[in-house]
Amino acid sequence: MAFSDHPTATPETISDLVDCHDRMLRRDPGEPEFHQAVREVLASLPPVLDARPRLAAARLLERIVEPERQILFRVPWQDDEGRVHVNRGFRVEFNSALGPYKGGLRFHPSVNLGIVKFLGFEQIFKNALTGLGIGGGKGGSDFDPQGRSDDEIMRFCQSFMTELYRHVGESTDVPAGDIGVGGREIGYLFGQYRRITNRWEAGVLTGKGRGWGGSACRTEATGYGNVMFTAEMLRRRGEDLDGRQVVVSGSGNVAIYSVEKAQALGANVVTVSDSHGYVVDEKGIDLELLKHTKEVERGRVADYAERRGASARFVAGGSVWDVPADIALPSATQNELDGAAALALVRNGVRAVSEGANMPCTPDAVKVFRDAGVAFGPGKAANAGGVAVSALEMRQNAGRESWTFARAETELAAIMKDIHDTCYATAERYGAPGDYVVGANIAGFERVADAMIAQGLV
Ligand code: NDP
Ligand code: 2IT
Repeated sequence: MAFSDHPTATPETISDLVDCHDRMLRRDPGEPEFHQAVREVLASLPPVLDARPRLAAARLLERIVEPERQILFRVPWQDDEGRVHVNRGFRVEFNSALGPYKGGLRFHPSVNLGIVKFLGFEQIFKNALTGLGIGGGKGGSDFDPQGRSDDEIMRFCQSFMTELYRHVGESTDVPAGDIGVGGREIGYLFGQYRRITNRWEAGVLTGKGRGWGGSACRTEATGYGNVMFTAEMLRRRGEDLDGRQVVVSGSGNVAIYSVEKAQALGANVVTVSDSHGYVVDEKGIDLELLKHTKEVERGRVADYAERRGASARFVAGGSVWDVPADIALPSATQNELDGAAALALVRNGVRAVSEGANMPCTPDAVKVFRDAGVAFGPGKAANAGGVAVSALEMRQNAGRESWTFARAETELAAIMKDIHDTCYATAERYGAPGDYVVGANIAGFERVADAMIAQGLV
């Protein structure tokens, strides 16, 4: 990354950025996703580093890219045939300057330390943007839940928590869900935590069931929040979602509730996808059928297409981004939308792209959108609704309260508007009007940096 490309950066700032970047590459080789996430944040910082020399004096960059603590552990478990499996568990406690470490757990065969570090690093700034008191962390395992029975999932979760319990706590580190971890897994993890510790400590995990400490609207929050963020970006341009054609990737938690909110705002959502391919549904996605197929039957999008009839077709493999759309909401996984896909979207007239997933757009793709003047919502701002309602769940747990759906959704909407406005105003203040990447990175960084400086060299 040529930080020196930045038009205004001083030589001192450029040299600090290059040092930090090169040191990371030397110390943490083989973690390309982590490098990508760090590089993007560093590239946004020259204006704020130039304006605030104290940040350089405090060696803040070096400190912020180094996790406070990284935990790796063995997770042994037995499948239904009695065979023993050994997976690897991770929890990266990245930064607690603003509050207890907070961030999801991902169960997916692609999980490794670099992936968890990229997610944990993003989480620091995302959580800062919510304005709530939460630090950044992430965890998970290379366990593959696909095709596993309910009993196997439970045994795995119990084994995972049998180590994790000693590192978490409502004032220490508060995990939640991510890819492969939803309400069922949070239930098994919570049950094991409660059994081992003999404590009803509701605030140790978020995404719990409504009947036992979960918040209304947490299931919906990430997808709803991303669509709310998109609506705010469009509003700035005098546009809205009504009558717009939307493509969504993924068909999990974030995707499903993005479809639901986009439809509620009058959009026509025509796609969902999974790792096998995508569905185009000319009449618009049938939300009830999608929910039943994914949430009840735990099926594939191909099953949805088969049942839906003539309006829907399943395309094995291929790129969902070839489907023409006004708005694209990538909601599956990192680097799922590359430069070529971005060009296809732009050629087809896309107006806004907002990241429901974490880092779904490659740096090349982001550049294509920037150059084309497409409204682009970066994940750490656009998908912050999930962790924001998680923090509201912690607040309800601490006060032994349970809010209505309407109250939780109203608070979510206010937080998403505030994140949008903060990113917009920050980008403008630092000479990059309309650039939500710069706005999100600087606004998140400043809040964490100020707290770290105030709390001294720890
Ligand atoms: P789910 O497990 O519910 O769904 C994940 C979806 O993405 C599935 O459709 C899955 O397809 C697809 N997917 C996952 N990995 C890949 C891959 N390597 N290639 C192609 N498709 C893939 O996860 P979520 O909906 O919770 O998470 C989706 C994204 O949103 C992630 O990036 C996550 O970090 C991010 N996010 C989630 C939040 C939350 O609250 N849950 C909050 C903020 C961000 P398949 O079933 O075939 O694997
Ligand atoms: O990436 C994310 O923000 C999440 N997976 C949600 C984290 C949380 O603690 O709710």
